[in-house]
Amino acid sequence: VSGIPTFDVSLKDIQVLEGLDAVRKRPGMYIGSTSVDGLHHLVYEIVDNSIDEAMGGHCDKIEVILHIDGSASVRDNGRGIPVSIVPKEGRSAVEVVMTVLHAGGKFDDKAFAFSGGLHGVGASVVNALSEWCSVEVRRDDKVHKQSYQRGKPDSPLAIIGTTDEHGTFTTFKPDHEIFADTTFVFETLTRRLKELAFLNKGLHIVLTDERTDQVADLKFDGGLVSYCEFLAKGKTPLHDKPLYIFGQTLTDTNSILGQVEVVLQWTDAYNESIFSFVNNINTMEGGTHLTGLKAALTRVVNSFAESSGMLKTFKDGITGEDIREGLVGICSVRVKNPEFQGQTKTKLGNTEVRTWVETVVAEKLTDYFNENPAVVRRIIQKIIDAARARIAAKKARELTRRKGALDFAGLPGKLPETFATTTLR
Ligand code: 0RA
Repeated sequence: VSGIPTFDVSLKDIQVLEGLDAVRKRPGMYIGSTSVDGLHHLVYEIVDNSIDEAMGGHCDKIEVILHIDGSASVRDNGRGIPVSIVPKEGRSAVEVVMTVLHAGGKFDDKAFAFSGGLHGVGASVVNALSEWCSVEVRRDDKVHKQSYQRGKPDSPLAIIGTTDEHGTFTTFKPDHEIFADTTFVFETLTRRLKELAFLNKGLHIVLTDERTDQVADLKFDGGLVSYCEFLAKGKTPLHDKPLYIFGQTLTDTNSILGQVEVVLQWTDAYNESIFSFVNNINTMEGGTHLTGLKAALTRVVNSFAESSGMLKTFKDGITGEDIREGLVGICSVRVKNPEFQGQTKTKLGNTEVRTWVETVVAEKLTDYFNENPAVVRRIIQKIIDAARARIAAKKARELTRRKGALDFAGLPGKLPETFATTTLR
């Protein structure tokens, strides 16, 4: 393609790793499965790239479109995937991103790139598992386009027009040779995209289903606070607004090492509902970020409960579970090198995150409690009620068991004989 520079410093780190034939041979290795979950994962992989662009502050809108022919599109208004020729490769960066495994995240400054995607493998995997795919990049006043069949380019990246817009527009049709069912489910995609809209405050995500004319227009300027209010709907709050906590750690060159966002709302409910996320991924199995949050809660609440004098009439002690009864909360962290563990790889393992989250939350929670003494008393009263109920339930359980044991132990002989004797009499 003419007029395109042959060198771009932001691309110097691109690495060549593996061909896409490996992906088609063992798709489950890259997207988890080839069930409907895997199918929807294709959309999430493409959306994740746009989310990274949004987290870097380069993009504020992502559109997802489900087409009548079974294909799906993702459009963002970011900078656009670089189109310049990668020196070592002799082809455009777009082509490298779309055809080389793991190429997606190997360049750019990465200052904000807390790449999501549980499998983190990017657009090339989606391309490999699609009957056909096309990418349009708008940048440098031009529209650039390339299309692919089962991961193989039809031709080099071409300029197909001029534009004053910028962004990336990817369309793909999942391959029926790979997926038994290639029908996208609007509600499934809406659920995840809504979660992403909550987790990324102010980001506008629109899902349009051209098959049914349904639209989900998702934008939450309150971010996690909106998410918390959504989760607490129908419960009676013990304090007016959810408590919002933000903390971040920068390197000596001011790039972001980690970010933590926590929102907490105590309610009069009896269940605990705390959700945790790492780099926009729902950590269903929890991990060090959640442990840190819980440790801070237990420590700070215990300290305030102690000094409130409210425990004078209640000597049995409160537990972490008592403290979290009726609590609606979300803990979202962004870390550079997340280590996912557990059965479903949804448990954060990084040990340094625990103390970091605990410190940030403990400090902000202490400030909030100091500024809101009336709220603190209401929360502590609720916690004492929870502890009383817990102890009463335990006593009732023990009593039932002891009575049961006495009934048998109090009677002579073995149980069946006793019954027989009783019956005969
Ligand atoms: C690396 C560098 C630059 C943009 C992107 C990645 C990018 C990738 C995707 C994937 C989907 N949407 C995207 N938007 C942007 C830009 C580097 C520069 O312009 O200086």
